[in-house]
Amino acid sequence: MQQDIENLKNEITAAIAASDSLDSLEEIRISSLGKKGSVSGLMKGLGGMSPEERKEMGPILNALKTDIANEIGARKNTLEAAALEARLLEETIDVTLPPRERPLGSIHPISQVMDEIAEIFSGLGFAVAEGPDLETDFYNFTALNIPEEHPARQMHDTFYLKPDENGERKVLRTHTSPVQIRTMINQEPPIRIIAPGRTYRSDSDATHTPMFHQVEGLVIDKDTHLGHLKGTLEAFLKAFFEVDAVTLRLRPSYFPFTEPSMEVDVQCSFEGGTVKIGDGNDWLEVLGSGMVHRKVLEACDLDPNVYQGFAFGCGIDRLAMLKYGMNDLRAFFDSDLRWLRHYGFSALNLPTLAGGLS
Ligand code: 2U9
Repeated sequence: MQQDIENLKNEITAAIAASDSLDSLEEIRISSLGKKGSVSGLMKGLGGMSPEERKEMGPILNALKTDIANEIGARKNTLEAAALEARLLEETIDVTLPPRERPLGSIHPISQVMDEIAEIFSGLGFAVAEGPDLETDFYNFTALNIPEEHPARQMHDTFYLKPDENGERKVLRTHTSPVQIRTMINQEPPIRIIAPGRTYRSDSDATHTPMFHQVEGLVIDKDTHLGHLKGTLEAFLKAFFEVDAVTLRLRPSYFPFTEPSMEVDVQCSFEGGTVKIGDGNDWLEVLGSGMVHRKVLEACDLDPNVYQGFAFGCGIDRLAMLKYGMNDLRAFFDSDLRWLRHYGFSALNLPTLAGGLS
């Protein structure tokens, strides 16, 4: 009997040592210590023994049961530690890997172009000025030498709000020029600002949207002249279109707020359906500009015999289309994510003069 027990113990111990998984170990536990297991079967036999036999065999069988249980426990610890080790190895994190790209969204081409313009002009010593979208008649028209009944008011296709309790009718600004008027009234010259922002006109077709974006610039100082205007615009257009040189053509024009007034064309070529800015046989109108009208200076309490200045304005949406080759203005405002993914810019790449604009 004792030999049988010894053999059984050796057999079970060998099986425990050979088991290579928690599942096979559990099978050994069930087949030995489980209800119908071999060790449990022997324990049950104690009931049919004489008191003397039971006295002798009881401790032996109890010791067998305890030893087997301990061995299974020890083996279980070993297998669990090995499983953990294997899992840790498998899940090792390589901290030198680049971060996973997160879907940050993208920068709309209009925002990109606004950032590029701000970057270029800040390099030329200009500050960015802002003002309200809802304006009074004075800031949007009168101070800009556009009195009531002036035909330019009709040309602007203005959105008017209902008159307030004082009878004042606010307008959605038709250009960003009121920002410059506010600056001239509130700030002593010298002034060097650009005013980018939203503007509104009741106009909607393939090339016009009721809300569009403009950037205007203003310089006021003593002895400011047309040469400064041309040099500034040349520097701006060269940097914006990222070319080594641009040739400008200034054509006489008319704006109520500037005298003289000029439209600015840049030399370009149209080849293979794309426009190349810089040289070529064609001209492309990109800006309007002029010397600030003395009546505008007077409306802001500046003496035109002491101060002069130049101003310019252009449509940002059109500049974006020209630079990035988009041909439908309406797509700018469709909120189509596929379009934005294609034409949008990385939020992590801010335009800088040193690092490249686009
Ligand atoms: C002040 C004085 C003068 C701003 C100017 C233009 C010429 C101009 C248009 C270009 C395309 C608007 O988006 S567009 O339709 N603008 O041609 N803007 S001079 O002149 C000012 C502004 C403010 C106090």
